[in-house]
Amino acid sequence: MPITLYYSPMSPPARAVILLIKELGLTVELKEVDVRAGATRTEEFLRMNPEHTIPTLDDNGFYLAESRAILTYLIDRYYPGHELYPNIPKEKALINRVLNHDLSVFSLKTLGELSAIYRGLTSEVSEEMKTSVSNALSNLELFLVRNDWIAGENVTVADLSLLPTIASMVHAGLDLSRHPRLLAWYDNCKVLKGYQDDQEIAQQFGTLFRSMVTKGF
Ligand SMILES: N[C@@H](CCC(=O)N[C@@H](CS)C(=O)NCC(=O)O)C(=O)O
Repeated sequence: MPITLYYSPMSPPARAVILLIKELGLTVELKEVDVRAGATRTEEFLRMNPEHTIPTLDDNGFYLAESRAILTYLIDRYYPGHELYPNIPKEKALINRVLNHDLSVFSLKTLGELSAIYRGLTSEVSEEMKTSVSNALSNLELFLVRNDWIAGENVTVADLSLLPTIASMVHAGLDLSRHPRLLAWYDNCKVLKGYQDDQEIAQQFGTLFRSMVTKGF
């Protein structure tokens, strides 16, 4: 039985898992879920993931939600010790640190802050939102002071986790030039196998975002 990933094309956490699938060349069946139409609230979906979020992985009856948990599970289960998530405690710890920062700080201060726009609650990127995003980027940039990749000298799942959020904001009009280390990192991400496909999705996200705002970034 194949592994199945329930996803939605523009969702940044789902795109992070898709970047990994492409990087590893893993065979995974992708099942698109229409979140807006309530497809994550059906009885069948809730049995897999009571938190009704995508991405959700179904590995032959083992159900797993939370993109960062899925990223590390897929490596540990199918490519243990892979350089994207090496089996070296200190390297793993530094990657987990960034994944935790992404979940608990970065994604909240960026897409979380901007969610009022794509939920249709406001049509302006407010000064508060801009400050929140800018602080989040400055904070994240500190991880790049000593190395070119976010958790060390090599690309890891932490970079894959962050890229879709940043690419989406860039295509929505965010100027990364005030964050030169992040700008260089963003450029480095071109080496990823799924980079170009993700850029196309980020562009669609950007077009949609711009159509929803009267005052953008
Ligand atoms: N922390 C979660 C976030 C997942 C999430 O919020 N996904 C959104 C789409 S981007 C979703 O499924 N929303 C539908 C819902 O909550 O019902 C992850 O990284 O997987």
